[in-house]
Amino acid sequence: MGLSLKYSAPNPPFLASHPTQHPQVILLGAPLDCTETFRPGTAAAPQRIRAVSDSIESYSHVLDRDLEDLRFVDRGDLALSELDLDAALEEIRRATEEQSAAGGLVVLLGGEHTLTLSGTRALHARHPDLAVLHLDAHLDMIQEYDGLRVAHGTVFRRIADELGLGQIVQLGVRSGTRQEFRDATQCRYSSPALSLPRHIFDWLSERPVYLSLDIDVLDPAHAPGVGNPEAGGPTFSELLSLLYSLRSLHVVGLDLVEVLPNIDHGDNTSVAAAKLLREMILAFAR
Ligand SMILES: [Mn+2]
Repeated sequence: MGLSLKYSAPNPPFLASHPTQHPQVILLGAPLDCTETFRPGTAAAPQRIRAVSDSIESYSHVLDRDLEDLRFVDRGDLALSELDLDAALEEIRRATEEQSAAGGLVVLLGGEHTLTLSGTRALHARHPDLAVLHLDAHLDMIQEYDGLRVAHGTVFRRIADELGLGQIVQLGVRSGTRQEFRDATQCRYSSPALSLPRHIFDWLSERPVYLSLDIDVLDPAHAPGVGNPEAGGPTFSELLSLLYSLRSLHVVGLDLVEVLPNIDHGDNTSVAAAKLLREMILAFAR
């Protein structure tokens, strides 16, 4: 307790964010890049996504809301580069806890998917009935990877250890081991499709939700700049349609992870991420 958080000033900040009292939405960059298995580089994502966010409008025609009308602040990136994985995860958890204290929506911008464990830890402490909606090409539910219990391929197994498999809903998942797919049947719901059955939507409607969006849930044609591309995914428009359909849910925290700028094509993945962030913020800000 009492340790001060270390942020670097965002330069530039995310589109239309601004210093404000009592923010409705708080963006936190979490450039975590410790356990990538195939190719690293996701630590550069928060700054790249901010840099390209200026290329899109702050107004959403579909939602008829504008980021400029929200109390929306970008706190910059957490200083994680000197920390080992455990210390970095604790720093992200503590920052999420601190920033969510006043009730605003905390948006974590990764970074590798492992950071979701920090976001759900912080918000589960505040909301014991927290549900996690996981959008991803990958189940991320192996027990251990190369001897690591905490890594981006095991993160939903660790979240399940803490919240229970019954609190997890997964959509878009189309890649995993046989054991992962067996384990996923114990989740509240798990499907390669990007749609929710009515009873699962109703269940989510009755509790606070943490939304975790791995950009690789998209087909690689729509998001080429990712560490582990998995063909056979949905289009950008299909993902947006799903997100719009979730608008009535009480989302208390969300993250967008796994953008890999150093192998992106023409910044398409970073720009797509910026647009997804805009739409999620406008959809879920209260
Ligand atoms: Mn993934």
